[in-house]
Amino acid sequence: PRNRKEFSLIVLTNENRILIGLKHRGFGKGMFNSFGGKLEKGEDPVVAACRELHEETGISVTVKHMTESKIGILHFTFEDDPVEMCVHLFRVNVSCCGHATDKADNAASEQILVDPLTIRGCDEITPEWIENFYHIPLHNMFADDSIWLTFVLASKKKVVLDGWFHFLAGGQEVNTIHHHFVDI
Ligand code: 6U4
Ligand code: NA
Ligand code: NA
Repeated sequence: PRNRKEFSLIVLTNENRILIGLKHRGFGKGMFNSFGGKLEKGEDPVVAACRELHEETGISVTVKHMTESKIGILHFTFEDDPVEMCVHLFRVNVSCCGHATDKADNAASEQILVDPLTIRGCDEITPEWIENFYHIPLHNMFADDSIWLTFVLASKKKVVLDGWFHFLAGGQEVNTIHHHFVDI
């Protein structure tokens, strides 16, 4: 539909750590968020996820791996804006070379090995590791993250999300219209 904009969003973890980004401009400026952005015209959500993750962190993930990392869709509507946001959601867990907590036996071909020293931001966003899921700055993130991100990180199994959130004017308060989160 005309009034819908599509995005990809990637939750990036390394075991019990999460990499989030402080936004310096654009939507969510001054707040922490996961990585991602708008789909280019005709672009596949998976390809956009790979592109945005690389632009914003320097981390490369193959299209195949990103395809397998899709965990759902979030929809956002706004009291003060007719444009609906449709966000394709991915969860990527990486292994950091040299990081003591990573299990050496997890050497499947699917593993994404990242050298933490190569992680870098861009003019738009500065990535930062949060060492423990309990320390995520939810007070300085979009209000819906408290609902779905905590569910994703708490789950030991693969999850599928379908979330609908409506932001009241001002953008501080969110109403959950509907969500269907399942562990599979
Ligand atoms: P430009 O500057 O045009 O290149 P771009 O990086 O393409 O921007 P941007 O920064 O507007 O797009 O993307 C916003 C990102 O924030 C997308 O990945 C979607 C995500 N996002 C939008 N609303 C969100 C929300 N309520 N909660 C959340 N992520 C949200 O966790
Ligand atoms: Na972005
Ligand atoms: Na972009």
